[in-house]
Amino acid sequence: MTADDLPYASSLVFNAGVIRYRGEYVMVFRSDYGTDRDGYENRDQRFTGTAVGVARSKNGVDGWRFDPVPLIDSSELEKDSEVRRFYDPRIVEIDGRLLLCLAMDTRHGIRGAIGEVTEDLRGWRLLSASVPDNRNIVLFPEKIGGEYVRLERPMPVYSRGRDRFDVWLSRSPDLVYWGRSELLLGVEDVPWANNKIGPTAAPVKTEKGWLTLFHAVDRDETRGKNGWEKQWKKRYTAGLMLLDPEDPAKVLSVYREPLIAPDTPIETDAGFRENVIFPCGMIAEETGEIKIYYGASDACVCLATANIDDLLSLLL
Ligand code: BMA
Repeated sequence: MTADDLPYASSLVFNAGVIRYRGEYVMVFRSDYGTDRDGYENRDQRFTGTAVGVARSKNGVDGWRFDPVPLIDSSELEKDSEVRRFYDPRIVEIDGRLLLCLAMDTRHGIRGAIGEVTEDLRGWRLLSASVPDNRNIVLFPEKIGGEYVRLERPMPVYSRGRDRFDVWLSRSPDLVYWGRSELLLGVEDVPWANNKIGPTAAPVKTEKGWLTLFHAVDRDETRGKNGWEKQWKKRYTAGLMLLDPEDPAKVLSVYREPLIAPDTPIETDAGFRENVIFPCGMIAEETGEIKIYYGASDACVCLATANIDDLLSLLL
C-alpha cells in the first residue's frame, strides 16, 4: 500500500496495525502529508501533518477499502494544543473493545497513548497516556492473569546514553493506571543491535508462549544519504522472541538473527528513510500462516508471511 492508494492527500503511508474484526481485516496506518521528495530535498519543505487512517479488506492482502477521512488528523488539533500529533498506530480487540496504541508527540515530550475506538472506527477517545519520553506502546491482545499487559519503550537518555533504549513491560487493572514495570529485553541482548530496540506488533498467543516481534536498530557512521534526508545512518530490522505464556515478563528465547532485514529494492532503495522495517501488525491464521504487516522505508506498507511452526522452530 502506498500514498497513491489513498482517497485523501498523503505523501507517505507506513507503520500499520491490523486485526481481524467482524469478518474482515481492519488496518490502521500512519499517513504523513504536506510535501514531496523534491520539496523536502530542494525547497526545505517539511511535512505539514500526520494522520491515522483506516482501511478494510476481506482477505487482509488486497482489495483494501479506505474510510473517506482519517480517524485522527493532526490538522484538526488547535494550533497551540499541547498535543501535536498521533502516529504509529497498533490495534487490538480485548473483550469486545477496540483499543488503539499511539505515539503522541506533545510540547513537553513524546508520550505513549492508549485510546478506545468506536465499533465503526469513525471515532475514538483517549484513555491514558504515559509520562515522556515513551513510545511504541503495544498491548497484548488479551488480559493475562486478570490484568492488561503492555510492552513499551521508555527513552532514558541520561542513564543509558542517547538512543540506547530497551523494551519494558507494565500491567494495569483498567488500561488507565499502569505499573509493576519490568525490563523485558535490553538492547545488549540483541546481538545485531548496536543502537536501540522497541516493541512492534501485538504478540500472538501460541501453545509454546507469546510469539513476539520487536524492532532492532543498528547504526553505522559510514552510512550517508539514504532516502529523502541528508543523512540516515540507521537500519531498522524486525527481531523475534518467545515470552512465557503465563508470565510474559519472562523471555524464553530470542532468535539470534534478524527475522526481517531490508533487502528488496522497496526496502533499501526507495522511500523516505531507507533500510527501515517497522512492523506494527501480526495476525495468526487458522491455517498456521502468520501475517506480518510492516512499514518499509517509512514510505509504504508491506505484508510478509511465514508458517507459525517455522517461526517457533527458530526459538525452541
Ligand atoms: C522511529 C519512529 C518510526 C519510524 C522509525 C524510522 O523512531 O519514528 O515511526 O518508522 O523511527 O524512521
